[in-house]
Amino acid sequence: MVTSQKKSVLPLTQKEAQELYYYLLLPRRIEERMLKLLRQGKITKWFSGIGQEAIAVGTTYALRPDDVILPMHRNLGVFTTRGVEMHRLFRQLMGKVGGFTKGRDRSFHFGALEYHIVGMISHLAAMLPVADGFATAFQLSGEDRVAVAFVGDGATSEGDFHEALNLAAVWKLPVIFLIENNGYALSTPTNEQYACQRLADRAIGYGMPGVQIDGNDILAVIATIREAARRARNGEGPTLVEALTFRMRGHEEASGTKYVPPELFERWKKKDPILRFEKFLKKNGWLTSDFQKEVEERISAAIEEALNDALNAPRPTSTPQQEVADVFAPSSVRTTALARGNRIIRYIDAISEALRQKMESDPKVMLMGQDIAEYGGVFKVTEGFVDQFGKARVRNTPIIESGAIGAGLGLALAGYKPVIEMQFADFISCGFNQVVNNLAKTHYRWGAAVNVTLRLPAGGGVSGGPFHSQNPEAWFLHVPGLKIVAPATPFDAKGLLMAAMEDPNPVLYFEHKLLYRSLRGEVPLEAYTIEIGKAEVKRQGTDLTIVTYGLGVHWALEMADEFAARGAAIEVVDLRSLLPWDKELVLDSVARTNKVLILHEATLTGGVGAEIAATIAQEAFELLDGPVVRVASLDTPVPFSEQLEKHVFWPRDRLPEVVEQLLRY
Ligand SMILES: Cc1ncc(C[n+]2csc(CCOP(=O)(O)OP(=O)(O)O)c2C)c(N)n1
Repeated sequence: MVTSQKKSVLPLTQKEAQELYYYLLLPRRIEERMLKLLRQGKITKWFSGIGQEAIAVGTTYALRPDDVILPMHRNLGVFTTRGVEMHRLFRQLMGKVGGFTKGRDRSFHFGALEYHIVGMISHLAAMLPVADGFATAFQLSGEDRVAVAFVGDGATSEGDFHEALNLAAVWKLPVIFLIENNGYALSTPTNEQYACQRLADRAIGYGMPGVQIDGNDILAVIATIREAARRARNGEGPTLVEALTFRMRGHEEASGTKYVPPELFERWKKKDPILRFEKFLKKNGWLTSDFQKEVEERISAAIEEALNDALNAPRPTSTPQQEVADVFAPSSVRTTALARGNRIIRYIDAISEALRQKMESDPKVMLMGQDIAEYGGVFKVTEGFVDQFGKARVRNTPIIESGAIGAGLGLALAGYKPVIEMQFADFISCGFNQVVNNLAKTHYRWGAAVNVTLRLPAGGGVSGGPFHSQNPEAWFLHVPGLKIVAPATPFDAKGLLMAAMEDPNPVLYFEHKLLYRSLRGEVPLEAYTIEIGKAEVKRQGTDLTIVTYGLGVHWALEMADEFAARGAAIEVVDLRSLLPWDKELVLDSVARTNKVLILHEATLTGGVGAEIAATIAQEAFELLDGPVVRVASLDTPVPFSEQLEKHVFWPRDRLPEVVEQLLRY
């Protein structure tokens, strides 16, 4: 049902109304001060929310302090109304010591979990799925809390908006999506942004109520958000609210407003939310000049005090070591099992067992993915899990990669340990932004741990063709903040997955589809972890090191067997972890064999091998008795035909000749 709310009737006592006036005026006065500082060159950028304050202030006022809010770039009023300490806020806005990001990110790009606020990243709409994650956490824990995500009219065109609304409706999540429709997205007017009559109408398509309100009427905002929050707390699911307002200044202060017809400013000036609320107060006799003066003085004193502090605060300094160390949350996960045990199981069973045992021992672990519940996943890794753990913890998602990964971030920030299955590793491309910008950068930016595990069935040899066979690990190797593992044996598969689920950082877990049912190995029954970042010598040798991972380990072991018969001893180093990778062990092996070949199933150019080869060339040049050689798949998409894939694309057939040459070098 879509409704329009034009007039508001909200019972407010004099005390509440006067308190609300303070909240409404505070961000306006701060902004006016910030604009001055901008002109003086004391701050560098400002996205103004002048004229839109009723939405941020009213929404925050309507919620409980423990409800989570995900504001955007014009929502100073969220921070001030929540009572975020002003000294700290100003230090953050000026990039000074004592802000929320150690000078690592700007303006409102930070989370403050102690205030239940999670700030934005630049990529528009990326926080909407994160709100779903918080709401899922509240649903799982049974807390009657609500998540509210702000979004601009322009950002409603982004895919994440649609994925997040759909997921929230299907899962009946306690979340409110709040569109601030301020007429323009940078220079683009709404009629070039969407073709529906009202953005609130989109709610119908998702199966949730939509409400369009006058966003400059703070009482309408409060009434609407209270009702949406009541529904959410009551288990009735999400609401889409479209608050109509106007952007009274340029997109940001440097960009001007030439493209906006001047009469629009005139028209909206009359609808200013502060003027409107002052009228309401006056009508009730609550806006005496003494009171108004007292509020102005109180605000001015608070601003000047905090501002002086921030202006005099030092700029952050750091060291390269400190910056690199802060990319990851510290992990205490170490290798806990060295003996293999004597039980032989398949690679796929080792993965299932890790998930099952962790689900049994840790109620914070939950699974999400396409078809993973009753169906058990397309590879049946989670078969039977719904019966054992229930549908709340083993969740089918709609076909949304970005939405699911973003929700994973929200769950992790709320203390859960989500494990998200991509149906095939190839489809992670649809969730790329959430991985590289949201999961990866959060800890460095504002210090929150992000325990999210992405399970990625990867690799070829199954005639999957160009879109179901890729090894996309190198897409992510370049991204600080991610950990990447790729187990080659059942033992490593279990230990690394258990480590990933324990690690307070995002881990991409590449599991090889061809190995699922073709490979068996010894795996202890009990739970254990393998430290991420540690390689293993899978076979010792003295004449040549093959550094590899995943399916390459098995090709390398075949080479070692084949060449052993000819009297050459090949050492096989299985990286197991690709990010971080075990430089020490690799260099140690090269120091003993003096020859190295790097092998992988993924394509050659810009692959994992390039990074390792460069490091060896730089750090072990004098130990080498031959060139650092890379062998990898052809630089083509993965072909469908078995003959083409295995005998032309794959490097397996070319391998013996290259090994031979290097041994003879
Ligand atoms: C994914 C993405 N694309 C483009 C941009 C550049 N950009 C920043 S703000 C903006 C306009 C946003 O408009 P809207 O969502 O309506 O919010 P408003 O600025 O009007 O509050 C654009 C295009 C971006 N930040 N992220």
